[in-house]
This record gives sequence, C-alpha cells and structure tokens, in this order.
Amino acid sequence: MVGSALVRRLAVEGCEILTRPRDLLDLQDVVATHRYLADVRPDAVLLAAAKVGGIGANAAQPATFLSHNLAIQHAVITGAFQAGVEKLLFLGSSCIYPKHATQPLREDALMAGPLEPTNEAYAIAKIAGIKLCQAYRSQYGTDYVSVMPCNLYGPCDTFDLETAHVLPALMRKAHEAKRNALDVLTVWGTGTPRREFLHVNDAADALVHVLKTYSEAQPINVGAGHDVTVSELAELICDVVGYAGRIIYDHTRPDGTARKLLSCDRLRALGWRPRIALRDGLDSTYQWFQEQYDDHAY
Ligand code: GFB
Repeated sequence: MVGSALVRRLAVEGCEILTRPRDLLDLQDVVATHRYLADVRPDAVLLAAAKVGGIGANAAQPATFLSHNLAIQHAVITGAFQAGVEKLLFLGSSCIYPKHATQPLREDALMAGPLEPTNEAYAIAKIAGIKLCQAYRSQYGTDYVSVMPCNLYGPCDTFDLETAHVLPALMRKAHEAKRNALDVLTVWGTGTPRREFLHVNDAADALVHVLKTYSEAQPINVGAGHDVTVSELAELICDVVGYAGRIIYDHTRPDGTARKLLSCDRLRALGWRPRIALRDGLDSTYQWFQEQYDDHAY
C-alpha cells in the first residue's frame, strides 16, 4: 500500500524509480538483496516493505512479525550501505512508543517505557530498524532517517477480516453486511480505543517531503493531527458504505493500546500538512475497494 503510493507520488518528481516485485526479489534474502542494490546503486532508498497487519495478526504471529521485519531491515539497510547509498528513509510505526507514554506522542518518548503487548514483536523489530539507521549515521555519517507514521489506509490495503487493520476490516464487514442484509455488524473490543488515520497518499507526500527536508538521527512522526474512537470510525464507515444496521461489540477481542496520537510538531515545522480529510479518504477508499471486490483481488 505505501510502496505503490510512493511510486504514484514520485512520478511527478522527475526521478528514476526502481522497484522490484516480491516474486523477483525476496527482501529477506540478504545475498539477493545485497546483489540487487549493488547492481542498481540507487541515490536513495525508501524502505516501505514490511510484514504488517492488524491487532489480530500481530498478536497471533509474533515470531513472524519479529523475524520477517528484522530480516528485511537487515538486508536492505546493510545492503544500501554497502552499495554506497547516502540517503535512506526507514518506515516504522506509531506502535514503537510506550503504551502509557504522554499524548500526543513525541519522538523523544521512544524507549521510555514498556510497549503494548499485542504488537510488541513488531514494535521491537521497528525499534531495531531505527537503531540501525542511527548507528550507521553515527559510525559512518550516512543520512539514514526514520519516519513513524500513524495508522495508514487507502488503496491497495489488505481487507482480510482476521489479519487486516481496523479500517479496512470494518469497511469490508459493513460492505458484506449491507450486501447480505445482515442486522448486525460486529466490532472487536470495546470501541473506546482512539486511533489516528492518515490516507496513504498524504503519507507518501509527507515521506517525500521528509526525504527532501529532514536529516536528523531522531525519528520524525507523520500523522493526521487528530484521532477518533473505534466506534466513531465504525459509524463513519457504515455511513460511507450505506449500512444502517446495528453495531455490536465483541469484548473477547483485544482493544490494544488506548490511544496513540502522534505529535507532529517536528513535521509541521518542516512545512508539511495533511490534505485528505478522513471522510473523503474513506469515500475514495470504499470506491477502490468496490472496484476490486467482485474480482476478489483485494
Ligand atoms: O487497526 P488495528 O488492528 O491495530 O486495531 P492497532 C485498532 C483497534 O480497532 C483495536 C479495534 O482496538 C481493535 O480491537 N477493532 C474493532 C478492530 N474491530 C476490528 C476489526 O474488525 N479488525 C481489527 N483489526 N481491529 C496495529 C499494530 O495496532 O496498528 C501494528 O498491531 C501497527 O503493529 C498498526 O502498529 C499501525 O492500531 O491496535
């Protein structure tokens, strides 16, 4: 999702974009990844590839989330260095911050307390990636930067009911509930956690802005600036989809962290602001989803 948004955004930048589909290059394969980077010798690397998923996938597969992400980061970051890449952008996630950190979450809250258990494995991998970028900067003076986005959504997201993030999962549930004339739509947890959602096109624009204007060891947050509760999101999605049934809450499913609103002072100081309002982003994402749905190609 993020990679394809970056390709769309970079198309207007007059640069040559090098991509490699997964069936041609497995980024967990350190030898193949090093060979590829040495071959193409890019000026900059944007590392958006990762094993990602929603709260269900993270909690069920901690070994996969930890090992795959460590492997991808290791192969790409060490390979970039060996290929002489000066500029690298590493993508983390707002879940790297401590579960009980002061809101909004500032970049200096990193490692100031225990993590949220449902995504600890993923967060540890991402923290290791930040530290690796900082270590290269400190030891070799390379300009490797880490960016921490909030929860992203948009075209090319995963809409699998068990493994997806909340926004695409609820969009698909509402769509199917409407289609099948179901009376109820089930939302996991209590509906009270708050989440901050940024459209992936805005995220890609912010990443390119950071690539051009930011060069520090500390990570930089990328967020929308405000959050909503899971129940507010569910109601908004039902409205966008046109589903008028009842929303019920499954308390056997985890809530995860109560809130993870990012402080974006640092990004705002660089002159960047989001453009896509949540309602508009949901409308266009639902349109995209419907176009894929009948082919089951999402
Ligand atoms: O988006 P999500 O899966 O992950 O869930 P996190 C956010 C909230 O939505 C939780 C609730 O409180 C869920 O209980 N929720 C309600 C649902 N209904 C659903 C549903 O049908 N599916 C899902 N998935 N959630 C992830 C991390 O955390 O966010 C990752 O696990 C990463 O590591 C990512 O950081 C951005 O926001 O809790």
